[in-house]
Amino acid sequence: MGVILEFRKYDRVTWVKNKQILVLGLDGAGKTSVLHFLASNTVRHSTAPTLGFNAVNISSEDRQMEFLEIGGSEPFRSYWDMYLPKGWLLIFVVDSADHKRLPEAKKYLHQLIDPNPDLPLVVFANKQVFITG
Ligand SMILES: Nc1nc2c(ncn2[C@@H]2O[C@H](COP(=O)(O)OP(=O)(O)OP(=O)(O)O)[C@@H](O)[C@H]2O)c(=O)[nH]1
Ligand SMILES: [Mg+2]
Repeated sequence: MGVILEFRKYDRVTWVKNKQILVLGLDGAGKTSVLHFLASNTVRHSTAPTLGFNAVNISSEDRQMEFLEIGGSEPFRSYWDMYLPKGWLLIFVVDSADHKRLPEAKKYLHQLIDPNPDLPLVVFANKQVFITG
């Protein structure tokens, strides 16, 4: 798993009914794994790439949160922009162990947030803890 690097505009974050939390990031960053952990509190040691969309609902006592992951490989990145207006929060997951691809991740992150400066953002630096077994 990882750590939260940036939590932008947290003072303005309010839960918005019928809007999703978008979970984006390059392929292999760990989006599905993070969602699986949030939903089940268990670690899954291998996951298949998300070929499209992966919707996950998590209920707490008084509310339901809907997360939407969009696959991070090239063909699916064109959908990221389209789905931004449907989200009230963006969680951008980065594979912090993959130093070579950090500039690519940064480029895509900026493409998403520069035109949407009011969108609350969490950057999640994943793969800080090595999963064994
Ligand atoms: N060591 C380690 N491996 C991880 C961690 N999180 C995910 N992985 C592994 O990284 C690989 C990719 O994880 P996914 O969760 O499928 O990545 P994704 O961002 O959903 O990828 P796409 O669906 O292709 O966009 C899998 O083999 C995971 O088991 C982590 O924190 N540490
Ligand atoms: Mg995935």
